[in-house]
Amino acid sequence: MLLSASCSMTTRDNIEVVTINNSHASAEISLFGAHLLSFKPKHDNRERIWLSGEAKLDGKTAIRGGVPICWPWFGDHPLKNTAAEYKSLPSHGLVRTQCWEMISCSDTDTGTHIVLKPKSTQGLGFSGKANLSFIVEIGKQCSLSLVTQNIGQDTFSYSCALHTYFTVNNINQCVLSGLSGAYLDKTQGMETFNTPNPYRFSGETDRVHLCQPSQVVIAEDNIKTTIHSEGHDSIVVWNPWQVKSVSMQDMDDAGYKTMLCIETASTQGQMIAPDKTHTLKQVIK
Ligand code: TA6
Repeated sequence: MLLSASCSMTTRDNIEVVTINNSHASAEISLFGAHLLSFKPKHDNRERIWLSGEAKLDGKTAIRGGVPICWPWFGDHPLKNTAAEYKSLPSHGLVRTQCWEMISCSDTDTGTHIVLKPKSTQGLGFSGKANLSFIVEIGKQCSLSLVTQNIGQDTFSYSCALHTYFTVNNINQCVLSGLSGAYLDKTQGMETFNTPNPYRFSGETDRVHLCQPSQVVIAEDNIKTTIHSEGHDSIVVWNPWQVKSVSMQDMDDAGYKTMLCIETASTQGQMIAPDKTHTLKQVIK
């Protein structure tokens, strides 16, 4: 694949990383998992993406941090505990531990445009016939589009998420805005609660908000990270906090203090008819 002038390819540990540097921003994408590792706009030179200092870049283990692509299921496979054959299925689907192929790479006035595709969209746990592509546009903003096309004869249902880890200075200072209504709390057996206002963080947070805001903002004093979403039926908010951070080998013990996952997601079961397409999009500003 011919790289555009704004791109170069490097190897880090055991993964290939595309480094993008244009007049608007710099960024890094691992071909393993089509996993965005960094996005830094040049107007403020502030890194938006959090990557664990303990992340394994061995080309086998899901990378801790960045933007994991969850597809064609989110979280544990829905049948994981009902059938022995599904017990060993990985969380968050089949494609975040695949090596993706770069299909196109071009420079435009608004930035660098890259399209990636996984080697396969087939596997135990998903019976659909799908074309999947991931479109990344690195400009003043970072636009991520996960496009699923049904190329089979039968309608299929799937779920997906752009599981973005955002970097923050201090989670205790963060205020989240843009969410409202009911959320399912994974720390409380998926019981339903109401979105707090103001939305602050003081402990493990693992919530599926059932609203579809076009914009969510992480504010910390005068620093704001704006997250625009399309094609979602929910927004997932996750911070593992201290005990979980210590328990995860690929997470710095104090990593929870400087990260917050805001995930543009379709978690409630997205149906796609033959020949139809669904796009899940997150734009980071
Ligand atoms: O998105 C939140 C979540 O589903 C949490 O429950 C936690 O499991 C997190 O994803 C990380 O999942 P992972 O498989 O990457 O360790």
